Amino acid sequence: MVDDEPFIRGLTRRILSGLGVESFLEASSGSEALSILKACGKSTELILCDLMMPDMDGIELVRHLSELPHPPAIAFLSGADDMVLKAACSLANARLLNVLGAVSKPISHEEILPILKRLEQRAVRPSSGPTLKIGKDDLERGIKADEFVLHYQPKVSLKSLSLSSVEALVRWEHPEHGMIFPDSFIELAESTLLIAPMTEKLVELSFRQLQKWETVGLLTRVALNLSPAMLFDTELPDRLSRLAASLALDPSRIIFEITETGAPSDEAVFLEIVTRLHMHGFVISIDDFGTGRSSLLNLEALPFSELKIDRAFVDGAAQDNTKRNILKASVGLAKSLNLKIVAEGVEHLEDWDLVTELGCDIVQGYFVSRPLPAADLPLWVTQWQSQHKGRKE
Ligand code: G
Ligand code: G
Ligand code: MN
Repeated sequence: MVDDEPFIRGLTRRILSGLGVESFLEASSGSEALSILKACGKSTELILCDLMMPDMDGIELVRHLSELPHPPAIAFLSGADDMVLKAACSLANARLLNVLGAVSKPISHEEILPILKRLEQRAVRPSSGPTLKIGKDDLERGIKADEFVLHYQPKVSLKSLSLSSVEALVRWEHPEHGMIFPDSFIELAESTLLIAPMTEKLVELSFRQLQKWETVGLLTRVALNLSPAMLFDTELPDRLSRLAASLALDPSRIIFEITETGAPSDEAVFLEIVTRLHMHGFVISIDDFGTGRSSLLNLEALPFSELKIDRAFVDGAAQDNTKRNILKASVGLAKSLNLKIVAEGVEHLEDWDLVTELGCDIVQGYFVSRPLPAADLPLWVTQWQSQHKGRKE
């Protein structure tokens, strides 16, 4: 427990000992805490940290903690306002510390108990298995062998409760490792530029899938993620346009979801490609809006018609003032710019109700459906429609 006020330390000690905590060390400043931690090595499990302290404050302590070989989990305790506590949590997360929560002072039983519970859960959860190490050659081989498939996640219109489009999400059916998710290979695909040939294959796959669904009476639109790392080839829009034409697909049924390019040097080419895609009739959607990858600057520069609010501001927004305000402001912004707004990551009824009330146009999230194999979509649509018939406007 790091706090400069002896009264708070004493109170915390009594509460924790009442909850069965056996060993409790106190420090009155960040620097004292550090020397204790250095002396007792790995054995400290949790650090309860005040934010405002003379000498070294909690924020500086976080930096030093993150440099330790075995940093303990951390929870913040502060008289400071909510915003500062949240900022401290984000900061500690960014430094890869295990953040268990934040409580305001003086602490109570009720507030500290969930933190201890979380500590227990983390301690018993087995460390996630060895992360898959995928190599460039394997990735290249997998692309050639057409091992990449798409799953499709429904996006439904809130007004009509009908299917608006589906987002295509890549999966790798690996001959040895089984199904692999994009977080294990997209970065490698981007850094090796294999993302370009891979995505072009996926685009074609999804276009053909639209046709297949049509033969069973399902007419929908598809949204595809275009990584900024592949938006360097100025021929791309023409190729995609020819592909759509060859399959007799109206480009307005194709949505390209894009995030901001990191490298400003590519900005002109990026803008050129996106503008051309738009001119060919494809729909452009800004993905992950509100995160570092998509900014207000894009809104002015890019010709797009849909804004996807990142799930960081949607999931749990019904319970969180800050998220809700960001969501509300984003909806207002989208409306004033005449854009469709998609709320991403709706998992619970309260958040569904909230985005409905705020006037979002489209919802995507586990509450509606997880991403599905192509063959499962028609049945899902039938079931969804029969469930929502009565509620349609
Ligand atoms: O469901 P999920 O785990 O599929 O996707 C994780 C992330 O991978 C998302 O941010 C999504 O945008 C990204 N992603 C999924 N499929 C593709 C794809 O085909 N191309 C690119 N560039 N990104 C994708
Ligand atoms: O970055 P992008 O918007 O493309 O991300 C889509 C990702 O979000 C996919 O990985 C998809 O599986 C995931 N996703 C979609 N809906 C939900 C949801 O309700 N909860 C969570 N946790 N993830 C979701
Ligand atoms: Mn997306």
